[in-house]
Amino acid sequence: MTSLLVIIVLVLLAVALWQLTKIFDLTQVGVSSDDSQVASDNDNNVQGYIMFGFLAFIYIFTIYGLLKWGNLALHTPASEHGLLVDNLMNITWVLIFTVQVITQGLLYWFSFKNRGHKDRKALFFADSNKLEAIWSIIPSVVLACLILYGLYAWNNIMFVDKDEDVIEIELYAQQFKWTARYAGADNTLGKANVRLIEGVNTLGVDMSDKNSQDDIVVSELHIPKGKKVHFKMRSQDVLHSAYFPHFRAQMNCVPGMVTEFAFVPTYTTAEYRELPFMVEKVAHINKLRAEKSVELVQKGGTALDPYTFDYLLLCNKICGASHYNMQMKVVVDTPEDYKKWLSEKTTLAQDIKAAAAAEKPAEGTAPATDSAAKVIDTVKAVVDTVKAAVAKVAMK
Ligand SMILES: [Cu+2]
Repeated sequence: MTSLLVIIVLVLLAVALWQLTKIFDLTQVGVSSDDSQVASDNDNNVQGYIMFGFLAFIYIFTIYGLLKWGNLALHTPASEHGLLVDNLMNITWVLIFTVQVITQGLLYWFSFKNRGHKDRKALFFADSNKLEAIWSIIPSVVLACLILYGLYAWNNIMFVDKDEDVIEIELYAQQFKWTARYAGADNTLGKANVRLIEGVNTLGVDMSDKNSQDDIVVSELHIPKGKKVHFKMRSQDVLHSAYFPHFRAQMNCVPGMVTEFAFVPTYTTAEYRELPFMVEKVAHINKLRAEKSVELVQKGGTALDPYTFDYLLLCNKICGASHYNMQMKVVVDTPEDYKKWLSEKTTLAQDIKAAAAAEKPAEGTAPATDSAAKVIDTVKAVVDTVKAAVAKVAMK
């Protein structure tokens, strides 16, 4: 508190001093001809060169950033449409870079070339139709091409033919986890409603719907390589966003509606781990982890586990305190492994049955809680006897 008061006093003193100098300046009007507020040719030259310096800073920092952090960007896409998305992204980058380099260069060059000079006067003109046409038409054409290509890519990615053989999977988002539901043998997801959430039926699947009977609910997503997977997203609480960075896929999960996205994985997890860039990346991460582990062990902590690559499904909407940790492991299997994995899973109907059976005590065996209940009954009986005895004594 004292330091705050000292700061306030110092600020007020500075303001008072500044006001005093202003008053002093006013008393000097007409006495001296101080023109220090007007830029001299020397000032203008200095400003011009500083501008060039800033331009150089922008260019050098951009190049430095690209060299230093360029390798952190996502590499080879792991889905069929990923190449299209990356292509669109690269074209956009090239355009932005070219336009940025030219416009920034011109901006600073003209600022320098036409820097202030006491003999030079600014030219004023209200408008130029030719100039207006040039700077309106060129960006419009470039943007229209970019948007058209984007629309073409988007439609290509989002189109799922009704007759196409796809795997239907539901992704269910909630604060802060993902759950997946497979459509089962009929490849049709049963209906679901948030009001039907109960016990093990955490997704509110409508078990009266015949399509729900073979649905399988899991917490780790397995998908087969080379097969189109059609995801249907739902959210239980707030806006989430299903983001598969390696597959270049992202779609918002909105409470109260079903959104969708489909893609074809092109590398199994094992294959993606073997890609040279990934081998290099993982080796680099593990080198950093090993260095950190030495430090941790010296401080009495435990060493870090080595990192292995896995595809991830992340949430890309800030949906609450633990949003950063809302993720699900995604495994791309060979079609055979995928089939085997799925066949080992129990259906939700079976899970619900098992949960109901576990609730009912099996005949002939006393549940573990019985002994505790017996002890409580005995204690109650003793207390009652004592109470009755005390009452009798009191009556006498
Ligand atoms: Cu989220």
